Amino acid sequence: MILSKFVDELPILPILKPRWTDPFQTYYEVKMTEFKQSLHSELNDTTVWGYEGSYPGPTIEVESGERVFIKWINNLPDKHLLPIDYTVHGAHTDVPDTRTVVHVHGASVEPDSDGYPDAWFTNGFAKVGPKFKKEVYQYDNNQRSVTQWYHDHTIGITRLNIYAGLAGFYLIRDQKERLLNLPSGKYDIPLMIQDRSFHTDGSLYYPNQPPKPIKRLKTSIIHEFFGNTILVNGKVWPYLNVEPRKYRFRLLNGSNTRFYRIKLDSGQRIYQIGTDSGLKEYPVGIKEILLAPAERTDVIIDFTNLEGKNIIMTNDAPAPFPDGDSANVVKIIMQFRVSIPLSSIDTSVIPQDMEPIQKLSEQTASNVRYLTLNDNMDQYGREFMLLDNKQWDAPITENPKLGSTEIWYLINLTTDTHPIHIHLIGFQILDRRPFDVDKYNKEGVIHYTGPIIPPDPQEQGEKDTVRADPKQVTRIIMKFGPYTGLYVWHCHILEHEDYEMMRPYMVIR
Ligand SMILES: [Cu+2]
Repeated sequence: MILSKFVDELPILPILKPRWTDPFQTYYEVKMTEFKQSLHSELNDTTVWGYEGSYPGPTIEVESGERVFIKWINNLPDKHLLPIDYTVHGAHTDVPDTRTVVHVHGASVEPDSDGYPDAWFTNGFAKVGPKFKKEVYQYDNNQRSVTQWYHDHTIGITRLNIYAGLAGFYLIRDQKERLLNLPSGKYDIPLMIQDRSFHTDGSLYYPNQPPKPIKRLKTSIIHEFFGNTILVNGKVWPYLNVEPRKYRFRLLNGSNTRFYRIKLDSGQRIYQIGTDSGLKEYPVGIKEILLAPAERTDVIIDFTNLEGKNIIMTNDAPAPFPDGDSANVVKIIMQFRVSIPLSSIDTSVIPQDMEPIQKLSEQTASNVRYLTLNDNMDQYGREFMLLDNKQWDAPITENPKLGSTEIWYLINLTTDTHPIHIHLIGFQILDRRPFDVDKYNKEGVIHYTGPIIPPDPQEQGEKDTVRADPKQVTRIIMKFGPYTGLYVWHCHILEHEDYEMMRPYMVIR
């Protein structure tokens, strides 16, 4: 079944209203439910999971420093929407199928509110995971303005819960950003980009076996997922009517495995103003943007003087990335139609400078960690990936001290790029450098084979997710705090994260 492109308008995601608010705190309730939603006008309505009856979930908008409480409520049916592999850690038959826990990606948050994978809960909190601590999460939002997103993080089934629809935006705003006079209000639009496949009846398709099926298992986890359509804000290949003026778009790759290399078919520049963790020092004009799963990039697109033009946002990222098959590439993302007359003079700007970012100096680091990304094989002959050659339930090895600065060497021995995400903190990318994988495998030493590669212009600034490219050492630097306790770091390819490419870590005193 081939769906037509650009027949449905881009949904503008609703902003969630708090239950109550006073000068000291704000309280939200967010219910997860199953419902039907139209994802394309040529497709029957699709059964999805969402927050507050919406896929993607409503956008949560808070002010920097605002103390926010959120009760995440699981009102989902007991039967899962998608096929579960019971051999995957944490997803055995001794736990309920439908389990949820919510993580705000990018949040500086106390550990008990971070959405630890084992802190899951079922409908009505009837059953909870071994690390469950409380029903109402607390977010202090002591961060600058930033585009974050909330999504499910349940042990062993994150890939299925997010694929079913459990994701939404969480934006922090601040006065500094307002004073920059960026495009705002209806000209500031978050775009969640995800790939999906469908059965002919409109239901979501997610494979229950890899291309080479595991005969001993009814359902097996797959190594990667690539959908054959691309959705933005929950619509397949939508269009957006725009005015001939500047717009701000907050791009998020909310896909399971797929990377996007985004361009505009008009050939025009995109002005990148922000990374994962907030605004950059100054904007950069770029022709293409690479977005790994979970990465965000904040951009301004200028449609001034383009009245009557249709502009397509395209993708040419190999899948898997970077050495994948061109057959898996889905080339179209969405369309902009410069079809609305200018409603008022565009006084917004692309600023010269935005926010100074203090570069973390290597000299301030008190610890260096060498962490490998490894290939492995399980008892069913399935390939799976590890961090530092350790499984999820091996004892904690990363235990940075509160307030300390560390450098992590991500030594990628595999052939894929893995987007590595560390909870709690933002980091800076120092550099990447190619090395001899065979020599490392034999002797355990890093022998560099090429020059140091500085981070891309679009990666300069603060990040919480970084591409660890194959056969390269990617170095990142970060300061741990302001909380102590148990967090996780992991690959954000959801099929990898669910199958052992995730590790606990502990910030200690
Ligand atoms: Cu991975």
